[in-house]
Amino acid sequence: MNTFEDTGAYRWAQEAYAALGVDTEAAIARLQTIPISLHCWQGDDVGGFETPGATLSGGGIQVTGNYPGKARSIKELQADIEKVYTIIPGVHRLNLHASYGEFGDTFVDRDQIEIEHFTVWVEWAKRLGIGVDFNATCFSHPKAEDGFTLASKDPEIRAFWIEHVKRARKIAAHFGKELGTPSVHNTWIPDGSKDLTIDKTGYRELLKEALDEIFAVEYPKAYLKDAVETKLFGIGSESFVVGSHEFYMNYAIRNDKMVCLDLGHFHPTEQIADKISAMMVFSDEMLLHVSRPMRWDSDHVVILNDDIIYLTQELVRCGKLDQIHIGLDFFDATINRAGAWVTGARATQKGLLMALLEPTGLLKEYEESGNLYARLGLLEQLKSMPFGIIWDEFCAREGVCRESEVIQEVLTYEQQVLKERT
Ligand code: RNT
Ligand code: ZN
Repeated sequence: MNTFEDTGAYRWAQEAYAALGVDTEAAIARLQTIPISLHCWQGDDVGGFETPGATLSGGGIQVTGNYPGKARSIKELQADIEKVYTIIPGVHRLNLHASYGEFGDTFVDRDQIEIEHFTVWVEWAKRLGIGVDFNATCFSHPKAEDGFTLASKDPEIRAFWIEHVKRARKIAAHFGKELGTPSVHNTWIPDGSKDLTIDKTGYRELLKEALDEIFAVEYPKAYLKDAVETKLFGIGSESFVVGSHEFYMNYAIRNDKMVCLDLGHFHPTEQIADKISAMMVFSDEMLLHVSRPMRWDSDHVVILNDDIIYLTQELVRCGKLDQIHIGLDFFDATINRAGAWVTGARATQKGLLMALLEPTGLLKEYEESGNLYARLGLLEQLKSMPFGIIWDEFCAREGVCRESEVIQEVLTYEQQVLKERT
């Protein structure tokens, strides 16, 4: 593929940034190393492969739409992800849910999952040379129907989910060991209540106990890193969520775990971006679920909006990008699913590149010398810089579509592959 260097456009843009003291080559080189963990569940509407054709909503997770082309098997899902990886530059990872194992014809309940059910994914990831992150699936199950899993007051139900998460961590550690890159295991549970709840303390004590039991099994950090995902509310848990932000933030700090911040899990006007610098003063590592809430935790496809720009600015400015794991978490069944993945992943990377092209040192200098007008003025000036040329140059060097080529590439895949699926 030709690069923009041939036309001179890249060199011109490079000089424009150089005039501000920004090295575009360094920005491109840095972006190339930032892994993005692609969530398997955009490909089949959070269906999983426990029961053919199922859609696993519940626990506040709601998938809407029935656009044709949904992956119906592990094979189809892998094919779609492989295609999508050819349109996303940089370092790829896969984020897998426990419900996506190869379970054969017999039903394997969540407390029975084994490493062998995921061999097909280990082999696939080895072939692609990618790392795999993993998630226990604590929702959309008869034993989650009353809205409680790890914090259930029924000891049998609680034991069932504790066993499931323990097994999920074991499988995650196996991925980490086999693939030579730690697997981030994320625990999200839907536990909560629709209406005013009296014994909040009781539920939270139960959750703490359950987590203690789960994490008592230790794995080398080279294989497994644990995260716990906080949430404010869900559909059916509007009034009370056991695993709130405060709960998990304290749990994580005390037990050396990562907090997972999902962009949709806070008050609609709250910015995740501002939490990064506050939390990373106290935490070594963190997990992100990059999503796009619209009015609620709706998991719309991520686009390059202000939330993503502020988030990626903070990721770069805090200087701890290597310690922050970036995962995607959205699912839209009303549009081409491959296109959804590509759009969300590339938008996240575009944000990162924009942030890497910021003359942060100069902005800081203005700030510290009290020249706050110049700080604001430069931030405005940056908005009309030729960012798109640098992005296209990066994509061309990575051998993936430039921005203007993406739509056709996705539509061709739809014509050739997705359309055949009914
Ligand atoms: C739900 C959480 C959780 C899920 C995935 C499927 O509110 O965001 O991360 O979206 O595990
Ligand atoms: Zn999430």
